[in-house]
Formats: sequence, structure tokens, C-alpha cells
Amino acid sequence: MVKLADEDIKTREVLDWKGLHVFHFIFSSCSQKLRIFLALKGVDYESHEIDLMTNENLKDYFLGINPRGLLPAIVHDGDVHIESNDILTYLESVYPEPRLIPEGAEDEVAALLKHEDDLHLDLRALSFRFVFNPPHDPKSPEDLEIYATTGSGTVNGQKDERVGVEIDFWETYADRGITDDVAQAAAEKFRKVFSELDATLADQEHLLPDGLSVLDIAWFIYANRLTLAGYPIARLHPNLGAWYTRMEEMPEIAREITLPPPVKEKFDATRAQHVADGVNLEAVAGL
Ligand SMILES: N[C@@H](CCC(=O)N[C@@H](CS)C(=O)NCC(=O)O)C(=O)O
Repeated sequence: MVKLADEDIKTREVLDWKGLHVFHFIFSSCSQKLRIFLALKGVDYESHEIDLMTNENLKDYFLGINPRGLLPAIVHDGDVHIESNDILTYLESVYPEPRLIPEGAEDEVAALLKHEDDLHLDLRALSFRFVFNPPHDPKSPEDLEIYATTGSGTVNGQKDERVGVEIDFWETYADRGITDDVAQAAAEKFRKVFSELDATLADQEHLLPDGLSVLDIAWFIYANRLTLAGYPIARLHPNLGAWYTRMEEMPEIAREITLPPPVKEKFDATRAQHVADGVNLEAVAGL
């Protein structure tokens, strides 16, 4: 679990905060996952929105809380926790009801959540190429210099490599955008994992036999983002498509994925334009 050490945290005021504070952004998929989890648990929290569109995550203040500069992050009674899946696992122990990680399935859930996290940059690539309108601005060399040099640069006292991975992503994005090859490789990974999930859902309602769990929340968020990207879930994976429809009707979920106007209209227009130009996800990835 990634609870930061005292020396990792430069924004010292948070060490005195009481209660649960959540740093998040409306369109951040990992933030949506955390907000749905908290809504299902019925847990109130103090909300701190960090605007990823204006690089607020690269300001001293936020890098002083999460040296990785990523959302979400939480402060709970003065402790800082980062990494969305670690945050969910931690909060499950603080707020055990209703259970969203079944007893005895902790290791299996951890392995499957790691699989989900490993695909995060693929999800980001498909989001940037096929969803966002206007496209996400690249980060400038000056922004990336700030990213590399601000905050403690450590997680649990050790030099953290994650910022380097992020900077690589942003440099490649500034240089080449998201190429067809990158989009195809990402779509192929999702097709594989969605086929596996589809097989699991052939004879059960949720991804674990015991009922709704963090796995449903985590994969639903990915499926939602890919739907916005134009991935044909119901056509390629009928059981997953039916599960998706059941999940999106839950009020705790619907609230977090509803796009405010004019964002939905812009995303719809982007997809329609991509289809008209023959550069939509289905065409590019041969789905
Ligand atoms: N492994 C991390 C991934 C977090 C992540 O990449 N978050 C994105 C938003 S979904 C972010 O903060 N991006 C920073 C940016 O866009 O500058 C987690 O699960 O928390």
C-alpha cells in the first residue's frame, strides 16, 4: 500500500488535516473509480479538485502532496495515500461496509487490479486520440522540467521512477501524438482483456461470483472511457455489454459518469467526425 512517508511530503499543512480529503478531477478515470467507491460506501469527504487541463497537478502545492503528480490522492487523518487501487484497498479496511473486496479474495483482487493499472497508459492513449475535444494539450518542456524537479521526488523515502515514465509519455505525445500503431496495440490489449471478462460474465452477474466488487467499478470505468472512444463493447463482447448497461444504471455510478454539457456534445461530435473521416477507433484498430 502506498502510504507516503513524512519525508515524501513537502506540503506540510496536510499532515494536520483531520477526516477524509480527496484530490481528484472530474474527467480523471482513476478519480471516477474512487468517487464511485466512496458513493457506494456512503462515505462523505472533503473534495479538492485539481484541474488536469491547466496542469494544476504540476504546481508546488500538489507535487508537495503527491510527488508523482497523479490523481487521485487522499489525505486521511494526516496520512497521504496515493495510487487509486491502493487507496481503494486502504479505504476498504477503514469503511468495511458494504464489502467491495470479498473476504478471502484479497490476493485475487489485488492481482486483477494490478492488471487494470498496467493498462492505464493504454487507456490514456485511446482517450487522447479518440475522446478529448479539444485534444489534450501536450505538456511543454518547461512543464516537464517542473515535473521532474518539484516535490520530494521520493515515495517512501526512495527515489521514485514513476515521474520518469510519465515524462516519457508526455514527451512522446508532444513529439508524435498518439500514432495508429500505439492506438492499435492499446485496442488489442483491451480486446483481449474484455474477451476474458466477457467469458467470466457468461454465467455470473458480476466479475466476482460473490457480487459487486471493486473489480466491477474499476473495469466499468475503463469500459465507459472506451465506449466514449467508440469501442464497440456490446458488439464484440455481448455479456460485457449487458453488464455495462446494468452497471451504468446504478445511481452512484450514473452520477459520476454523466458528462456536463457541452462536453458530451463535443465528445459525440468528435466521434461523428472521426467516423466521417474514417479515422475512428474501429477503423484504425480494425475492430
Ligand atoms: N496508477 C495511478 C494512475 C493515476 C493517473 O495516471 N492519473 C491520471 C488521471 S486518470 C493523472 O493524474 N494524469 C496526470 C496528467 O494528466 O497530467 C493510479 O491508479 O492512481
